[in-house]
Amino acid sequence: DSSDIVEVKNYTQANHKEPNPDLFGVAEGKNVFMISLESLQSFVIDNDVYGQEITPFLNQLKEESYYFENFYHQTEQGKTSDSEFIVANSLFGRSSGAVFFTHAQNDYNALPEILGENGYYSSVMHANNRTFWNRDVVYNTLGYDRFFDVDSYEVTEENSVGWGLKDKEFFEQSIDLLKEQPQPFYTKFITLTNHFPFELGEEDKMIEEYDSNSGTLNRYFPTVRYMDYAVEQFFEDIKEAGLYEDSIFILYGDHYGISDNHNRAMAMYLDKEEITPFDSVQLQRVPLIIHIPGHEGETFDTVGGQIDIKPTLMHLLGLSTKEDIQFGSDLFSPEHESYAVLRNGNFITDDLVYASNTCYDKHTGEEMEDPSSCEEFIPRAQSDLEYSDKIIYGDLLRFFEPDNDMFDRSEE
Ligand code: GP9
Ligand code: MN
Repeated sequence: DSSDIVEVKNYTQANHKEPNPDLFGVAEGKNVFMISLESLQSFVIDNDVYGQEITPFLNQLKEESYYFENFYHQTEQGKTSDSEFIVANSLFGRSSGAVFFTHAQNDYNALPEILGENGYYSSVMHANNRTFWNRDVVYNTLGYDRFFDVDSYEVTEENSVGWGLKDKEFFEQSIDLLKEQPQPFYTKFITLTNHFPFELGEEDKMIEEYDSNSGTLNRYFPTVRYMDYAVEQFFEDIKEAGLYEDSIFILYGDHYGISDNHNRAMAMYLDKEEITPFDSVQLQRVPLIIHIPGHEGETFDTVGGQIDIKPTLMHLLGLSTKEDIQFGSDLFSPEHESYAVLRNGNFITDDLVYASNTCYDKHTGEEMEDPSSCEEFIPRAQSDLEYSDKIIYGDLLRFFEPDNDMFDRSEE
């Protein structure tokens, strides 16, 4: 009932982190490009296959951006849709199934809605059918003004591969749609080409495949390279359209692309004897790049997860998060704690990785001799997940009346 929401609010607010005064509001009123990079994992960043760079553009972009190298996806079976849910709400998805299907019509206090109340036009661009992942229903719930789905794009056999429209064409056509939008806008772009089973035409292969017993891992590298190229072209086009200077760009990997089924090939690629549960958790890192034109690059080693994107972005836009119910916190906050919980209860701190009920020393990858180091975090990780579940299963945010107009300058 409604008393539960008070309990959850007390729980999350005890964890509220004050914004970084140097960055609070720096992107106020700017357009927001939220770019969801399909299946992009961090292990390809600054890495190569037989001497061929896999993500040359992202490698360079991150040098001119705030880059988080210990950032984890927190998705489960809901894959892309889970990442969308987590980013929009700073709530966890479900431990199984997809919250986009099971709780599509709950009350939420999602980013698109909050930004809408603060003068933004919000949209999603994604060249797939609007009903996929129940997006048409959920986007409405989350407060998006518009969903440019496959019907907004010209899709032919020539410009498609695998799941549909190729990323390069997708971004090219998105520019025209973007120009029609009122500003400031908050627009999410969901790429598609780097999706399992990682199909790509010969003409789009810019680097060679890897050679291992996993065709999946082998093909992954050229499709990642292609996606990197598509994003590079997109940045060029954004500049040409005059939309670069007054915008902020958030790019993140939505979830893993290479599952544990390919551990043997992965071990070979990473030059390891085997992939341990510790390595598996570390492989759940996905890139997070926050690019603000005019800001110098800086790499952060603080541990965080997708759940932290909402508070981080809100503070950059000058919006207070004090009154919201969020399970993440601002990654730039001087008080930010290095900590990420994965949906299965595994967690990561600066020094520890908890995986398969085992406490690992993060610096060596070895089991801790004294496993009690993990003990203080185990119940906390569980509570984070349980309180978030409580909100979703009980639709508790219907009892929550945030005044998003007050979100303005209270923390400046
Ligand atoms: C489909 C795309 C991929 O629209 O978002 O979905 P995924 O399988 O990665 O969840
Ligand atoms: Mn995906």
